[in-house]
Amino acid sequence: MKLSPSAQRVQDALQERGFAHLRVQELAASTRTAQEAADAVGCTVGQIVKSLIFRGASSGRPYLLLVSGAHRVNLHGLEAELGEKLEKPNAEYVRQVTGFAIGGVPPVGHVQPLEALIDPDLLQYERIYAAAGTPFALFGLSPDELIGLTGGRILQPGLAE
Ligand code: 5CA
Repeated sequence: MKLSPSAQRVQDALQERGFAHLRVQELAASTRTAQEAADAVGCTVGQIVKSLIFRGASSGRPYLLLVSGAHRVNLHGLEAELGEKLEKPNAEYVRQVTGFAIGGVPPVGHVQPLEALIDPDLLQYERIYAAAGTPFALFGLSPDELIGLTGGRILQPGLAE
């Protein structure tokens, strides 16, 4: 099946990084929220990788937080870890730095390189699922593949819970 242009961009990014075996799937059901994505693939919400963008208040840098669907970011803890205050950007900023609209932001394939930080809770699962460019697209991968694909740093426990 031919992928939509945004989902195809994610498939191309996977290929460019040597992860062509990971396949983007476009589903009939919505994957816009972590719960919807979990229902669509029949996994637990914890196995869904949320790709969240925060902006460093002093540096102006975007950070990509890859967080289990069952978790929220501990903003104060993360600020202490990163050494700067964080802002929750608006949808337009998210699109500007990732190239994708909220609900489909993937962990790879962004318009600029983003520093990725990974929720350690994701490592417990054999298979996890991340957004793939649209609110109807996902791809399945292992936690090790998420680390390899994004070059992400694993967060200390307690920064997403
Ligand atoms: N496709 C699903 C599962 S992977 C997905 O993308 N989920 S998500 O959690 O990664 O993306 C939704 C997130 O976007 C929300 O958790 C929230 O942090 C953010 N968000 C939602 N609405 C807005 C908004 N109006 N402005 C900025 N951020 C938003």
